[in-house]
Amino acid sequence: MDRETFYIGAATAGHQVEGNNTNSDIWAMEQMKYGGYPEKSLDAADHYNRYKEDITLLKSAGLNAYRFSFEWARIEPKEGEFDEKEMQHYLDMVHFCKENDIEPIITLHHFASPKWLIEKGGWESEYVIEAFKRYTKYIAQNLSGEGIKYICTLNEANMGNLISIYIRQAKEQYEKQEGEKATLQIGLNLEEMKKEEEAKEKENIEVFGTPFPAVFVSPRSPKGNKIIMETHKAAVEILHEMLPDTKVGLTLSLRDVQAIPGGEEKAALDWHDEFEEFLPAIIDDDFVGVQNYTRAVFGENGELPPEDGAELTQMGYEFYPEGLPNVIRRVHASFKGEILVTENGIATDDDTRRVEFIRRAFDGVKACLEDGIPVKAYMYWSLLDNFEWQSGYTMRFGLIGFDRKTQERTVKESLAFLGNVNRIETNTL
Ligand code: GCO
Repeated sequence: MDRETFYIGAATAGHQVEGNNTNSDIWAMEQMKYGGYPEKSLDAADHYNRYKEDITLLKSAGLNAYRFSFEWARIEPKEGEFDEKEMQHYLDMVHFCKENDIEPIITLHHFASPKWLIEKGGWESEYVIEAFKRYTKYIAQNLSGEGIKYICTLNEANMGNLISIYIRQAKEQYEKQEGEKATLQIGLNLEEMKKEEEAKEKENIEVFGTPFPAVFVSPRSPKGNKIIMETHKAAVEILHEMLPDTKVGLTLSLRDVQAIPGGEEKAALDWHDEFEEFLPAIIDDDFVGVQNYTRAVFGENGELPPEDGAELTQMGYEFYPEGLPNVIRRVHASFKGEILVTENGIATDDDTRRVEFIRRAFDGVKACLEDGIPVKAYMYWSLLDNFEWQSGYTMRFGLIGFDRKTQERTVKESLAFLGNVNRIETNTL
């Protein structure tokens, strides 16, 4: 590997680790009865105030890059009004990384949006394209001269499709189960379900001014996907013009999609929804961020559950680190720009399994490099245990744990292991 261009580090997202992202849509939903969040992010890991401590731990372990997000809702808390103090906070983070020879890899949007954006139609309205251009221009003005190498515009631009896939699968399973039970019962409690839907829509109108807030992590319509891709392309154009030395791309959540005999067609459809639909929007980008956690195996009736006895992670994913090199190879077959592994990790309380996962995933990355695939970074998800969205604080992905009362950090063996991976790779270049 060419040492100058390979980064080994860890990733976070502002809303999940900073705490008190109070002007965001997700913060608002966390306070709602029907918002879908079982617990509130609150102070999270207080990374907003403790980022120096956390980046120092990353550095001391031997890592050389840190991927983190700017929170749009902090920087532009009111439409068209930018908060220079918050912009300075993120510039301070960039400077602290640089002072410590840590490469900052920046994400402009990581799932949370300003609440005002959702009130204006959110990610299903063309308005977001203009709003994101204005935000991107402001960021680019402030990053001028900072020597940023990589900017991700949108984290997991395909998440809306993935959520639609999950909802469709859940409905199919529900109908299948109800189909079996329906012969025994007379109908479902449709009345109850209808009342809850009405209450949810009423609460949405009170909070967002619309019964169906189009947040980034909503099921996305085909129109919404087009808007997401237009938003990304507009941001790429701005960043290329204003920050010509910065490489720009987006990240995609990509499962290693496999088929057993008879499942080929459904697997191909899924890979289209997860990846191929977005290829036209990224084909000329400098890089694509690949985010892989497991595989998805399809049979003739759709996605299959993990095999009996398969090792599962806290997320319920099959423990399958080989998914990462498989996805890198598949992406590279269609996308000839650089590939950054912007997320790869495991939710577990057994850190020995996290070490094994990283070892096998990184061995796969090395094999891809040896085959000439231009992988430029491996960013483990996540630097810190964090607020895993609608799973709350129940999923531990971090290389570093923390006590939610005292905020005291606990460094796990896996952080040192990943740091050694970096050292070993350095020595064998
Ligand atoms: C995502 C996000 C992260 C998650 C991580 C673990 O891809 O969903 O980038 O916010 O926390 O992937 O699920």
